[in-house]
Amino acid sequence: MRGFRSGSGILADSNPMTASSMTQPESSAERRSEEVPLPGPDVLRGWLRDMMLIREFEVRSMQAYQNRLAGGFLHVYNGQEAVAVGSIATLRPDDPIITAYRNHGHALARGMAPRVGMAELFGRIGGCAKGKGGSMHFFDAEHHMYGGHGIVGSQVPLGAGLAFATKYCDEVMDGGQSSRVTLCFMGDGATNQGAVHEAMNLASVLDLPVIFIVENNFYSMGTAIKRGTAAGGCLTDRACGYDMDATVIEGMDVLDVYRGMKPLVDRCRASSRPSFVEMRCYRFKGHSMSDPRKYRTPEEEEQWEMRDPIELLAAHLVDQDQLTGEAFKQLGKEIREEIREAVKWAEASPPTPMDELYHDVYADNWGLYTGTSMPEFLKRRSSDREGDNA
Ligand SMILES: Cc1ncc(C[n+]2csc(CCOP(=O)(O)OP(=O)(O)O)c2C)c(N)n1
Ligand SMILES: [Mg+2]
Repeated sequence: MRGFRSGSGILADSNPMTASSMTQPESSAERRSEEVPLPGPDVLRGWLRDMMLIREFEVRSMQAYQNRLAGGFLHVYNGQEAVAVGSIATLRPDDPIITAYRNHGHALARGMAPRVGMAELFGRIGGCAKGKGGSMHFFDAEHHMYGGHGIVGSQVPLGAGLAFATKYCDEVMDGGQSSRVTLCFMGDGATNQGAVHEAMNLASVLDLPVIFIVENNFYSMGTAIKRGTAAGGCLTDRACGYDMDATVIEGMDVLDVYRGMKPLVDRCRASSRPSFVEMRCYRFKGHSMSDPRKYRTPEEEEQWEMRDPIELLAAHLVDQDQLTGEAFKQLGKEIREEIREAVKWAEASPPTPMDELYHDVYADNWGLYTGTSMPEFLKRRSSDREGDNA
C-alpha cells in the first residue's frame, strides 16, 4: 500500500458518541502536525471571525426558517465550523471545493457574502443561485465553491470530476503541472453510498488531486454510526481498498484541522494523489429543523459542547495574549450587525420571478431553453454597484 494509514481501531471498542472517546488519537497526522507552523495572530483572529460569522448566520437562518422566511429543508452547521474554516484555510483561492447539503459554512468560509447566502435561503433573486436552489444548494463559481448537493454522496463523483477537470486543464491545456487541489466534503453516512466508492476508485486509478474529507459527526439523520455503518469505528479503513493515504483529524479544533490538512494539501498539490481524511466532529443541533434529537442524550450533547470550536480558538488566543475579552465581545457585536444587515438585504431582494425557471436549464447553445441570466450579485459586482437591490 502506498503511503500511510493512521487512527485504525481507535473507536472500535469504545462508544463512538462521546467527546472523550475521540480525544487526540495518536496518529501520524498529529505527530506531523506538531511540525506545521501556524499563521500569525491576524490570520487566527480571521478564523475566529469566520467561525463566529458562520454560527451567527446559522442562528439567524433558524429564526428565518421558523418565521417562514426560508422554505424547503434547512441543515445547520453549528459545531462543525472548524472543519470548513481550517480546511479551506490551507487552500489557494482557485482550488475547488464541493460538499453536501450542510453547506452554508463552506460557502461563507470560501468568501460568499452572507447576504447573498441569506437571499438564497429566502428564495430571492439576489441569492447565489438566484433563489432557485435554497439552503441545500449554495453555489459560488467565482469562489470555486461548486455546491451544495442534496442527494447523499452525489457530490463525491462530482468532486472527482472537478479534480479531473483541473488536472486536465493544468496539464493538457495549460501545458503545466497539475497544481490545483479539490476538497470534496461528505458526511459519515455518505461513506456507505456506492457512488462514493466508484469515485474513490477512479480518483486513485487516475491519480486525481482530490482530498475526500468525511465530516464524521457520528450520525446520519437519527442513526448512530454504530448502527448504520460497518466498521464505523475506523472509517479510514475504507481508503486502503483504494490504495489511498488516510488520516484522522480532530475536527473540533481549528488549529488541529489546519495542522492536519496543510501537509495533505501540499502533498496532494505536489504529487497529484488522492487521499482520505476522517474529521471527527459533532453537530450541535438536530439533523434538520424538524429533528427533536430523541436519539441522543443531553449529557452527550453537553460533553461535545464543551469542545465548542469557537470557544477553543478564543481561549487559545486569549492564552497567547492575542485577544482580549473586550475585543471578543466587540467582534460578536460586529458580526451580529453584519448578519442583521444580511437578513434585511435578503428580505428586500425581490422574490425570484417565474420566468427564471427557464434559465440555467442547459448550458448555453444546447437544448430547448438557451441562455443564462447572470446572478444579481455578480451583475452588481461587475458594475461596481455594491450595496443595493436594484
Ligand atoms: C441517496 C439519498 N438517500 C437518503 C437521503 C436522505 N438523507 C438526507 S441526509 C441523510 C443522512 C446523511 O448523513 P451524513 O452523510 O452523515 O451527513 P450529516 O447529515 O451528518 O452531515 C439521509 C439519509 C438522501 N438525501 N439521499
Ligand atoms: Mg453524519
